[in-house]
Amino acid sequence: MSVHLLKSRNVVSHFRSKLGFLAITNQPTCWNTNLNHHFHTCSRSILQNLESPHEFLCENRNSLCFHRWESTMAEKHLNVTEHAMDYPGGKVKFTSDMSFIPGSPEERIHCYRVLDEDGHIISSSNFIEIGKEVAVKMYMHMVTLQVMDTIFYEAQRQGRISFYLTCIGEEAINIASAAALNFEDLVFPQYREPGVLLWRGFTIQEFANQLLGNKADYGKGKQMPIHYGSNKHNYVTISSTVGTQVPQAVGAAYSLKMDGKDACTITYFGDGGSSTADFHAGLNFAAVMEAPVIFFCRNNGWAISTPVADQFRSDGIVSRGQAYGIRSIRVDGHDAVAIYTAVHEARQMAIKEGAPVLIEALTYRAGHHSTSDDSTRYRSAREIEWWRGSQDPVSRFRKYIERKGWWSSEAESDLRANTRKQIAEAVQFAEKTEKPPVAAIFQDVYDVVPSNLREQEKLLRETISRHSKDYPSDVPV
Ligand SMILES: Cc1ncc(C[n+]2csc(CCOP(=O)(O)OP(=O)(O)O)c2C)c(N)n1
Ligand SMILES: [Mg+2]
Repeated sequence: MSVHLLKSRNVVSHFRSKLGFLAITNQPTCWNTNLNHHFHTCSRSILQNLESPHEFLCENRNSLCFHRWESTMAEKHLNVTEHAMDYPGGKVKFTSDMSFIPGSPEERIHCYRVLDEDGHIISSSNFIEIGKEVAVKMYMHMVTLQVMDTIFYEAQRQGRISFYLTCIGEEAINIASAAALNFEDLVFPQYREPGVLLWRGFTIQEFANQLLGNKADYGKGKQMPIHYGSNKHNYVTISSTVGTQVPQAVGAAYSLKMDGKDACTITYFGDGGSSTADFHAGLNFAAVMEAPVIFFCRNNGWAISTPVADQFRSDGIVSRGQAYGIRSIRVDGHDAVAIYTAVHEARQMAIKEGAPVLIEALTYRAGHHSTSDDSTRYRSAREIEWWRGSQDPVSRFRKYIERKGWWSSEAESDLRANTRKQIAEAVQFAEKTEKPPVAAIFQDVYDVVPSNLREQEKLLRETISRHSKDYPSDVPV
């Protein structure tokens, strides 16, 4: 391989001196499809055509993987006009008008919406019809998510769970986006998207086991509550470190594309996630490498107590897509039909065209950041109530399916009562289930436990035996 690369480099530098030919070394598709065959084919035909380079370059754009890069010098020589010139990256027109591009557009980018606040379809909307079965399932999952949030939050307040975080106001984002994906699409979540896992079949008992950190939890209690993950459901385990999932999703998407899979990845993050360096690196990498990834930003106005106005001055997150060369859409995060349609289309584009898509869902974090936060310290209770009331995405979707005759008040009360019972029982069962043994803290990360961890385990065991009365009695030593 290295010999081949060396030879290829020599060929390229030869072309450079002849043609000012810069692009070929930087085209990813040229390298990643079938490097040996493709490059030899390219270089052989170039050699045969050195006599008439311009005709050759024009006729063979695709086989040479030319997308944006063109020969700077050669094109300049042949095409330059008074008003435009080919710079590396493409042709640019000149202007005699000395003006700066404004930092923000005069009008903010519009937000795609299908259902109005009363659940009516806005006339002339362009959307995908959701059939009865899927729509009812979506609604039932949104309600389940709401009830889970109520009961698990209460359980934390009662001291039964150490930490919790709700997704109040973001139920449509969770469920409608999940419904528009395929099961094989790999999910890289932040932490406010448990509904995606719920939609994929993670059971209420599995959620409760993770929250209680018992021995049935797949992480065996190593993670904080709400850091769910499941191989079985193609849902990558949540990391506390905000933003890290973004470049991971890009790398995984690129690998799906290389393997020719009919699948994409989706990564969720908040407005705060978009303020990390990982977000920018991830978007740029995905655009250049043409990775089939959906970037789903939940812009809910807050990163804990930091409002968006203190995070960025751009028109939200959607405006940044174009800067990176990524197709983007802004969508109403409280409208399940609009979210479903946008994600469905984004998935098609990502896979068929092998390219990333950015979705910014506008919403509001209607709960506290987590159980460690009191958001009334930095925003008014009235503001929170307004969002919780008139903008509730669950009741908006309910009105829509009720009007279609697919849902009733009786179905509603049965669902809520059954779900409450099921969740309360799952918490009790998870509480009674034994905790993982102390040894589990040190297992399942490394294939062979390294010496520093063996040393730590020894120290931990010595400490427990010295202070056994202070050590929780329900954790097997
Ligand atoms: C790299 C990093 N910086 C800071 C934190 C602390 N932190 C945890 S959550 C959070 C807010 C993230 O806000 P956002 O992405 O908007 O998500 P939201 O909570 O609003 O859903 C911060 C700053 C962290 N976990 N990781
Ligand atoms: Mg936020």
